Amino acid sequence: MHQKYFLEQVKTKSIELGFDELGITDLKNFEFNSVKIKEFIDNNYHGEMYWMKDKIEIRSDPKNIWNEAKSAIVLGINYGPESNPLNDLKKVKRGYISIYSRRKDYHKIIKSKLKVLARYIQKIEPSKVKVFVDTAPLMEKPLASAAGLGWQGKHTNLVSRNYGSWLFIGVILTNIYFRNKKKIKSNCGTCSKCIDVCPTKAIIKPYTLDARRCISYLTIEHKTHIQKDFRIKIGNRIFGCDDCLAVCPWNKFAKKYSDIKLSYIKKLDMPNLKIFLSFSENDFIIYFIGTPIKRLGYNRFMRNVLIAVANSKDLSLIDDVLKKLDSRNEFIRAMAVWALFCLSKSRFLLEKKKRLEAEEFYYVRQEWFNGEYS
Ligand code: B12
Ligand code: SF4
Repeated sequence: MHQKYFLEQVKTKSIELGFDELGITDLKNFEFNSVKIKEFIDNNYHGEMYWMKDKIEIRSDPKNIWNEAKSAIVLGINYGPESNPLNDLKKVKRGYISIYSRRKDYHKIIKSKLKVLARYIQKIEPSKVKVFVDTAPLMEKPLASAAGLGWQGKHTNLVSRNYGSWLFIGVILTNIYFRNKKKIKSNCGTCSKCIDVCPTKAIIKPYTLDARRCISYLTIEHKTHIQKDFRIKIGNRIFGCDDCLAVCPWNKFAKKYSDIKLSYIKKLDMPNLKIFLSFSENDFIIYFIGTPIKRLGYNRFMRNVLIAVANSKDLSLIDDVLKKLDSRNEFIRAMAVWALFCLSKSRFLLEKKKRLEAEEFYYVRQEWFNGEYS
């Protein structure tokens, strides 16, 4: 079938399924990205995301993931928010969950749509296909950029002329060969808003993110202790961060998000920190079932909640924080000590007298013992 006619049909079907953007690319010319992704790993910017390093050879070139693949059909789904999420950062008694995760897990929703589209493609053009969203060792942003969906902005995410920075990416690899569409050049120009706004200065230079400093990484991927400087800058964010996306001037062209199946789960929209502090492990599982937050696990979730509580300066939370000093998990305990310190110095000193000696875990002792606290 002629490429143009084939694509018209696939595009129509993709819109019917709720996709907002579609582009195609061959799998040539990713040498630049291969070099950059290796630099990223060599500099340890991946932090504890060891899965990036382990699969670096496959990840560094889209051809490596499946030897029969010849082209990629790249899809975008808009998830632009109704209002500016930066305003939510002022609501310090509430927990900020990033915009992409205030809804059912996008992986499942997009993957099922991709599978339907892939079957449709096979019906109109006998071929082999494989579908990907996020989790495979495949460079989705460079692919989306090569397919003409937009360009990688200085924050490293894909920016679209139609949807700004708010676009999920899904990929269908196929053994059909498509001629490459012309790649869109970067339209960031002299703008540096995303670099300037980042609270932890994670975008260390244009187009380069040190994930170890990124609040999205710290609250979602980082499994252990979070250092003090970052804790203060994390503010009320308990899962992910949107600052670099939210300031992007290209968002003014973003159309409102439309697909009903990706709609918000209302209870994830700026929930009260007090409710979360009282959560047991079981409450956590029930509350977050079917959302991306569930994969954090209870311990990391509570660690994050306690950091937000520390930043809230809400004294009515002290009693709930005290209960967390008895947690079996050392990272929760450490952040409970920190939260208590931030909320009440006198109560902190009282509890320190009672608890420091019996504490064995290094990071918790540091929180009790840190010279400047005593
Ligand atoms: C690992 C990962 C993360 C890590 C690391 C992020 C990163 N920037 O690498 C962490 C946990 C921090 C993260 C955070 C987020 N993520 Co994430 N993440 C991924 C994942 C799994 C891999 C990304 C990757 O390969 N990184 C390695 C780096 C080296 O690659 P890169 O970012 O493409 O960097 C390239 C550029 O820097 C470029 N480059 C370097 N120098 C120069 C110079 C010039 C001039 C140019 C043009 C390019 C250039 O070369 C590099 C290699 O290609 C992808 C899914 C996937 N399989 O691709 C999702 C993905 C990138 N994440 C996504 C999202 C939504 C987010 C968050 C917005 C979530 C949130 N709200 O908290 C944040 C955004 C933070 C940010 N500014 O990046 C979406 C992005 C959609 C989009 N529109 O781009 C993806 C594509 C998932 C999806 N399927 O939708 N994520
Ligand atoms: S905020 Fe500015 S520099 Fe950053 S991605 Fe958007 S246009 Fe590019």
